[in-house]
Amino acid sequence: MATSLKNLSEYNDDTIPQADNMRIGIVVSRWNHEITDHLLEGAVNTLQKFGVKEKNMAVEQVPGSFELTSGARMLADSAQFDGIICLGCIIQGETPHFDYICQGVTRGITELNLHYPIPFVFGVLTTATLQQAKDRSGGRHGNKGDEAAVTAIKMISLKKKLSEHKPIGF
Ligand code: DLZ
Repeated sequence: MATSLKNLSEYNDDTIPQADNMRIGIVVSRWNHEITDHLLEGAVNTLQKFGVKEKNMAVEQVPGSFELTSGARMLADSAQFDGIICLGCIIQGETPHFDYICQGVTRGITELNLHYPIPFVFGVLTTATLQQAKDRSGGRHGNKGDEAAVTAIKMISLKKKLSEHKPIGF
């Protein structure tokens, strides 16, 4: 199906692990908050749908996407979370240094994933236009916040499974 017709955030409920005991931190950028507010709403609703308790969630705001890396690291250093979701929106048409911010946050979140024992999820929209961002934050292409929540649950579950030392194999 062409991307122009597709909900990019679709998932099968049956494939999502139970998340009742998961503790998840969310760091969200205020820049383009008319978009990131919807990403946050999607992420929180999806986490709750799969059992994450309100008392096991924390939301912290940072000024822009460039600060997501340091915000996420601060949450991780508090040792209170099993995983961290990073939400932001960078719009090329309105951002002369789009490439630098995208590269900075992409590299930053990758580095966190390599150096910390918990997953950090990249829930950052990098679009050419505001309309494309709207389409992906609760519009016709779904909500990247939902996707980020599902990804966090899956990655935390993978870590839990491997740390339980169950026999490997299919
Ligand atoms: C400065 C800036 C610009 C021009 N555009 C965006 C954007 O589209 N999305 C976003 O999340 N942040 C933007 N920022 C802010 C930077 O991420 C950062 O907050 C500042 O450069 C201060 O470090």
